Amino acid sequence: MTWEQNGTVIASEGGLYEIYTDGGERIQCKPRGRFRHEKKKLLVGDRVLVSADEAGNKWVDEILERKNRLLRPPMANVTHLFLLISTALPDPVYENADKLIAIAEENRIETRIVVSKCDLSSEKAEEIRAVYEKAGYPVFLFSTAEVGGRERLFSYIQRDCAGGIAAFAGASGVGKSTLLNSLFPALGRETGSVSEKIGRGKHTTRAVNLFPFAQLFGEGQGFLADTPGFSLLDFENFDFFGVEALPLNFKEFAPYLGHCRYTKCSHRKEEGCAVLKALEEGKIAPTRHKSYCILYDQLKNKREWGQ
Ligand SMILES: Nc1nc2c(ncn2[C@@H]2O[C@H](COP(=O)(O)OP(=O)(O)O)[C@@H](O)[C@H]2O)c(=O)[nH]1
Ligand SMILES: [Mg+2]
Ligand SMILES: [Zn+2]
Repeated sequence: MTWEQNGTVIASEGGLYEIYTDGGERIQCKPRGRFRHEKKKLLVGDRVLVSADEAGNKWVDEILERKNRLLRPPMANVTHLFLLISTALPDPVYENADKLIAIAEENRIETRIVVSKCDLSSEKAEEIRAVYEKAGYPVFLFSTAEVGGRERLFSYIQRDCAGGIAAFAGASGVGKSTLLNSLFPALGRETGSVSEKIGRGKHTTRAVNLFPFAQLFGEGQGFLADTPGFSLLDFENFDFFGVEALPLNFKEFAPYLGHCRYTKCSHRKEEGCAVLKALEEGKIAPTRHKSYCILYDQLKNKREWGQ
């Protein structure tokens, strides 16, 4: 062995992996043959140990412990999720946003909300902002019509996500590609209306790539995940936590859990429920509680019908 280094998998293609070493070098590696026998599959985002042999071949020797793992898109170790919710076109669907946030919480991913297309409705923008600030999430307002939002996000990502992996998510058409192009013009993403995309075949998915902060910001540690064409954290992961974990994944419920009259309180309609009391007192946003009830039913039904 001539050298050994730690790095991060930033792309994969045809059994070959591109690793960005902690020293800031890009190298192409193959996984050791034993990975196949052990049924271990490398994921973009994986932290790995790589080495070069005397013949100059570069190998991934080990996958370091994963913080989390997402099914679709397949990737590991996402630390920050920027969830876009547009004021209109499409209108916000709170239960979908809250489902994604709950999945992120379960996977120990920090969520930040970006209210997009603020130029279309400032009232809606304030409504969305109020809901998520009350829940304790940082909220950013963005519109292509105003440059300040771009500047604030740019420096926030560089600082907030240092050393991690940031990803953008949101429904089709909310403006993910537009925002990312505005932040990082070099990425050159395709944007367009939903109907245009359907015309082009919007179901074609592309592999995930990570862009090092050094490339995006000129300095710093960390990565931005490029997940075009589909929303991050496909809902499949949702099946993996049971209904008992749901209240824990609505983080603003935390101060009230354990204070209900009944230990098995579902926080939907029980007498003496501390969560419902907080809702009545305006400490929890009604849309968040409504999403909770919808998700509760979905998870409960799944359970009862047996997998
Ligand atoms: N009015 C307005 N339209 C926007 C804004 N951002 C994006 N759009 C438009 O919304 C459409 C969808 O944007 P796109 O970035 O492709 O959405 P994606 O599917 O989330 O990647 C495009 O026609 C954009 O021009 C914005 O801030 N304001
Ligand atoms: Mg897009
Ligand atoms: Zn309760």
